[in-house]
Amino acid sequence: MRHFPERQRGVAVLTAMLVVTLGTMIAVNMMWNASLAQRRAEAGLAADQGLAYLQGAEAWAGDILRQDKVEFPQSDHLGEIWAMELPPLPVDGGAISGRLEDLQGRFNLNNLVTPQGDVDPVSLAQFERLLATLGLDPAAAGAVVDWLDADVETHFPNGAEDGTYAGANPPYRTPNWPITSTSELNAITGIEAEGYRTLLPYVTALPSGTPLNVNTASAPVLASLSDNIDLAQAASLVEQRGSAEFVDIEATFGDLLDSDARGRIDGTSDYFLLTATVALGTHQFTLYSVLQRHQSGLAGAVFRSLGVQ
Ligand SMILES: [Ca+2]
Ligand SMILES: [Ca+2]
Repeated sequence: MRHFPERQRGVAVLTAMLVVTLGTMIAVNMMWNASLAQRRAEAGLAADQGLAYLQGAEAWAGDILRQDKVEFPQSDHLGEIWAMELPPLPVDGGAISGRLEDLQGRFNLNNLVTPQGDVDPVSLAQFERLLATLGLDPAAAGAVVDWLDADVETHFPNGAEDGTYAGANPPYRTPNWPITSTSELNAITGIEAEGYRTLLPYVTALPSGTPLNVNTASAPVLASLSDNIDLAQAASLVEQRGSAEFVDIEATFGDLLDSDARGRIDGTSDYFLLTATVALGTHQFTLYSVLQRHQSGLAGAVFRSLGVQ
């Protein structure tokens, strides 16, 4: 039997420990990578599955809107089936929920300019009233008009064209074009983050020229129609309407509005916002879809976003 000197035995033990440590590190690393790959695969699968469910929800919402157009075309109000929130429905691996809102019950920011790109004074006055009613500075309306109108002349007295934004960090320019998302308000001078959040439920970005549906409009939006309607009166109109329609829009609003404003209200809608959420395990996806309903009743998405409105 051979006897190793004390020093050689020490080196052998150290080498063995090093080999074991290296082996453990490699094994842990492999497990970590395998676990990451599995999570990635799961997330990818959930995203595919979630998107498929959300597309299904969109098609379903379109069908509800089509049925409403066939059966109840004369008006659109909050007592109709499309306005009912869908409670979470179980699906394979999770649940899906959704709701439709009438976007024509909100103030359409693109109405601030005509399709030719000129300022629309009636809508401008309405937007100023809406801002004031919500406790915001009506002066911000001028900057929103400049953001949208075709020219690069600053709207008097509270406008903001390229010159204002050129000094920002990073600098940017006005689009001088209708907006596609209300989130653009964040880029406009005079609209602070808190004001944006206050304004968001009452405004929308639809093609210019859409009438306001008084059957679904909230009290602040109804109050914005005229100096003759204060917030308390608008709230009483909303209460009177309840979850049904105004039986006679002309009789209700005829004396309150001047002829310009009367031509801009209606009792039906073509544009709706679908908010659909699907939860699959630990994954959740929300789809915001602006649906346009055509005269035939068929509805299709004109704007979609995932995660943010
Ligand atoms: Ca209807
Ligand atoms: Ca402009």
